[in-house]
Amino acid sequence: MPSDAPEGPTPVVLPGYAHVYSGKVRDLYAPLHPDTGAARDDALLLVASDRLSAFDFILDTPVPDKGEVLTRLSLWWFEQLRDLVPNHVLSTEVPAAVAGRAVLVRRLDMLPVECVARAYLTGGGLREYVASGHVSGVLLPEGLVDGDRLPSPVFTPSTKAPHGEHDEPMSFPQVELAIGPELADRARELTVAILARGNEIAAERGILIADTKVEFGVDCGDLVLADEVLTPDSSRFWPADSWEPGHPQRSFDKEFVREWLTSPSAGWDRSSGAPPPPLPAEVLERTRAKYVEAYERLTGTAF
Ligand code: Q0Z
Repeated sequence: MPSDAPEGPTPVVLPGYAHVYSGKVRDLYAPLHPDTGAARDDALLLVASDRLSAFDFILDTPVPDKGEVLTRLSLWWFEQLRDLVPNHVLSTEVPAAVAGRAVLVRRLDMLPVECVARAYLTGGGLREYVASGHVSGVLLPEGLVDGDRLPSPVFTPSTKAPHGEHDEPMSFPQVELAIGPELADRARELTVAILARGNEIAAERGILIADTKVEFGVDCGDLVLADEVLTPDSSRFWPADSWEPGHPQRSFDKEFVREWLTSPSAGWDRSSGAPPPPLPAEVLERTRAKYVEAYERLTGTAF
């Protein structure tokens, strides 16, 4: 784990915690031992920010409440998945400065594999299928198109790419070599079961989960679900009522952001390398509303 972020906004200073790492939209801290002031090695504070990424850029304008919506959604999913897999949550008692958007978790030895499962065909899975007829070693029926539902969810693991690079697909034998055949089998079984359970629940609430990325830690030889789970940041959510295979689906959460950024009003050329302009208040508010809508539809409770 790199010791610090190479760029981006300075994360909040939290007395009693040492900042250890910042990803695109989240920050990790180590709680300090109250007596010695040394960093604890058994726990981490995982803080979700309101930052939003689009087209591989972190946008300048935060989306109010996004960090809290996603944190509470992950916590809710951990409960829905409790009978399938143990999770890393220790406590939701966190400093007031990050209340609602941080979780104290068990520090685990993380698998060096991004565990991805796909229930619908799109993105990198679609490109591999078009080129080969397979996805991650699994032969698929002929004639599938962008957005089609797969006969059953497929495990499509990838490497954990260094900061700023894209994850590369890993074959199942590569995963077996990296973590051993038993953990590889278990990671595949759990990743697919998590997406299947997620879709059982989400389908009743008008949301399709096209694919998802989960992270596991190892504890006494068994896998523990870590990080975030089944959020719009780790998964592709599609509105079920407009699902129509044959073309790219609208994103549940980023539809308005992408639409505006690629419209003439933004005055932005995606391929120029220039950072995207700040989002107008209306686009921000509509995007916030989509995150809240996903939370409320899935959990059946008001945010
Ligand atoms: C998660 C990440 C970031 C948030 C490391 N329970 C755990 N034990 C050990 N390591 C992790 C976890 Cl969740 C861990 N990440 C990804 C990066 C903010 C999450 F900056 N990295």
